[in-house]
Amino acid sequence: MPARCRAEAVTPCKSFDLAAYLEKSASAVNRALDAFLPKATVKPVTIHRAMRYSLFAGGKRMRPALCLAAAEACGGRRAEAMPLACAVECIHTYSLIHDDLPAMDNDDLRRGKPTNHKVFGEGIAVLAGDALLTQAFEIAAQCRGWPCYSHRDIVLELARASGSLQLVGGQVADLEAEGKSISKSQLRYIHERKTSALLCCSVRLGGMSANCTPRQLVALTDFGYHVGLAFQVIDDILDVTQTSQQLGKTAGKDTAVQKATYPAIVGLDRSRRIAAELTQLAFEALAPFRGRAQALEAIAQYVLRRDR
Ligand code: GRG
Repeated sequence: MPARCRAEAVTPCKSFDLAAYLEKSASAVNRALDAFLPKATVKPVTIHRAMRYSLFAGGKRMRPALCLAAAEACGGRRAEAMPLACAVECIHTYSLIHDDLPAMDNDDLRRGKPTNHKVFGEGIAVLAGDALLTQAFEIAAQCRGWPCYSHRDIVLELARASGSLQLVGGQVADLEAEGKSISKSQLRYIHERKTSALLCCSVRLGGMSANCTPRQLVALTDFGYHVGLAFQVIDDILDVTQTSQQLGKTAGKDTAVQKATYPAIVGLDRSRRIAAELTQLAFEALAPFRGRAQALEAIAQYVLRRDR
């Protein structure tokens, strides 16, 4: 199918109110995170304040929303998926805190606020990231466990997505590619790891919390992989088309540090077509759900059309 038709084929159920869905899911996730994390008054207060500062700074909560939506698509209950949704958000926030450090991207702005190390200093920011990563596993361990998916499966899933073969590995490849000219397949390698792995893990964990069938897990993996790649292509596009105020983080940073991105390698128009094609593949992956994955469809469309 030509790229244009593929883009037009992205038409999920129009009656689904995604804004209301995302708001409800973000509120529920925020309440759960607040309950899971040590209060800001617990000693040593600096670390708990620093963890909470970045966690509640106003992220879009896309990974938890994907986790909860995947659980629902498989007939599961939101409450059972919640510890896993919170765990992925803790890992995501840790990665952002560390990514912003002077030793990495050296950024001043994140989620519309000064970055963690700007407020608390570098040492505390490193520790806040470390503590959030550890907190993720503490929270995930509090899930119920399911007949087909034990606590061991859940821990393995989270550890593999965030370790040196995926999230951390992607960040290493990204750092090493700065200032170099790389191929599209090398860029895909980076995106699969630094972005798609955790998004895919979020979707898979949602399915696992609903004790999903092996066929459903394969479909969710396919969906999460493609949505994750589309998410990063759009992120690259937004970096050159939006302002820092719109993004809540420094815009134009990729160009400034000569980061390899889709717009830099194939241009903006081709990047938009690639994102639409990836979203279409994500949609197609949901076929086995026969219309019962409306929230996942709507989130995929939002990922493609988002402006921040
Ligand atoms: C330091 C181990 C380590 C890893 C860092 C996540 C990451 C790897 C780096 C952040 C830079 C970046 C652009 C990563 C790709 C993932 C991504 C697009 C993050 C931003 O996610 P959003 O837009 O952020 O969901 P919010 O703030 O809305 O949660």
